[in-house]
Amino acid sequence: MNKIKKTEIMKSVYGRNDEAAADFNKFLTGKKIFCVNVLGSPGAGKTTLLIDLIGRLIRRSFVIEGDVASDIDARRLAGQNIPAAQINTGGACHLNAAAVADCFHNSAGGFIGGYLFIENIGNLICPVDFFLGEHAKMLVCSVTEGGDKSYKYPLAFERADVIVINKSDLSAHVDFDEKFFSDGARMLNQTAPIFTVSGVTGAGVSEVAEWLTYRAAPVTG
Ligand SMILES: Nc1nc2c(ncn2[C@@H]2O[C@H](COP(=O)(O)OP(=O)(O)O)[C@@H](O)[C@H]2O)c(=O)[nH]1
Ligand SMILES: [Mg+2]
Repeated sequence: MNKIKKTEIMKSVYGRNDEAAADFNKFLTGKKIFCVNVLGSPGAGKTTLLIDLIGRLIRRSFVIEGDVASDIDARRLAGQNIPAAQINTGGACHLNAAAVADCFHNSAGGFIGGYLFIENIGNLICPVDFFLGEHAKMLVCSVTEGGDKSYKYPLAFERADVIVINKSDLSAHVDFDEKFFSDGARMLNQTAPIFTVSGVTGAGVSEVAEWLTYRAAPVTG
């Protein structure tokens, strides 16, 4: 396939996704639902953090879990009484807006007012390019991944509305350089708050919940 043809196909893929995402965003806003697209590497602690975070929010939440295969995360959330649905991409490295909107309409009918969290496929590259209709992107990193991720995956940091450094309880055991990490993130993104948390001990998570509540208020009312 020549380069021009490939570029045209990719433009059309992004264009159609952006249209579906804009429609879904409008639908969610109309229902007073604030939507968060949760991005991060596999194992960064996205699901663990969501369980703690959701427990601290006053309004209710629904979670769409994206994984290549398995419904482990959706079952884990259901075990904590958090309503959740699972999308399996069967190989694709990111979720798309049409699949997310279909999943929501099929599994969360009647849900009004609150939060929709979409846990994207664990990956710092592909999911960044696909708008899902979210009001905010939350990037979850962890101290065990090393402090250089902001330098290696700049777009994820550039587009984040909030950056979370998870697994702070393990800081003493790894050589994570928080200043190096934050300097890299700040070069790319001057506005996103950076929170240091532990999804296991709960340290710092209430600050994330406060930020989210404040940020969501214009939508949730
Ligand atoms: N020590 C520690 N372990 C964590 C923390 N958050 C998650 N984990 C562990 O990291 C692993 C991956 O967590 P998970 O939430 O499934 O990550 P996800 O793939 O990003 O959703 C699990 O074994 C969790 O128990 C944390 O804050 N501290
Ligand atoms: Mg997960």
